[in-house]
Amino acid sequence: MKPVVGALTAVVLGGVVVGGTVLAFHGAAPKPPLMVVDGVSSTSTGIPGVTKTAELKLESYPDSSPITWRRTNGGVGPHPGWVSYGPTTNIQLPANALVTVTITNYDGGEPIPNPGYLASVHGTVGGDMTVDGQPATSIDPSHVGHTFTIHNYPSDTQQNIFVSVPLPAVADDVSSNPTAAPSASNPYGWAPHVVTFKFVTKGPGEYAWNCEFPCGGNYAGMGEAMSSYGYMSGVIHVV
Ligand SMILES: [Cu+2]
Repeated sequence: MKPVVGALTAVVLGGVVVGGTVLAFHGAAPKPPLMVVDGVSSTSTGIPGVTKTAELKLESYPDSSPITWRRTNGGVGPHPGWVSYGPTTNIQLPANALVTVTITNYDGGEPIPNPGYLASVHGTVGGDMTVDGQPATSIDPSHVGHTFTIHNYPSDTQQNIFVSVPLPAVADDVSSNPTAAPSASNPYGWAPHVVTFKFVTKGPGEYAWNCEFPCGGNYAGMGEAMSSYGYMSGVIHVV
């Protein structure tokens, strides 16, 4: 199956122009299954107008082998070597909700372009995150695995959400010395980094999200996994 390569463009993140991807919804690529995250009514979010909470759990991988939906006929999908977010990148969240996000990153990394911006946290509640349980507002820009970045182009029909959080890279000496057999709860057997943060959804809309680290192949790292729906990019449907 041919990869779907989206047109490259640029998005402006807080005044910094970085590479971004335009999602391509070509028929050739299987659409990632929708993960519906239900909201729970809450009277104690402490944020005016925010009456629900929700929990979103994602993982990021150095390859696509843990992504079960992409497997057909016992195989591992068309691009098993491509970096990927899982379990899917097609996500539904409730509107006006305080969302707690947990991202477990198993992948290594390198220095990130635009380190002053993309190695820092933007748009979360409190402006921070936790990394392996410790509060943080940024990470070492020389060891970034991926970013989780939600953005949408300015629109008259939906409110703006912008969130960008860096994920620390797993060190090479950790990933080259797995301490456990791969399992469903840890597909690689080495210790990941776990990032948590909260953000608020607003009204209904469709929000593109992706990794802003050029971690794909071709086009200076912006092709292949970076520009293919379901690997390093996706959609958040706020309903
Ligand atoms: Cu990435």
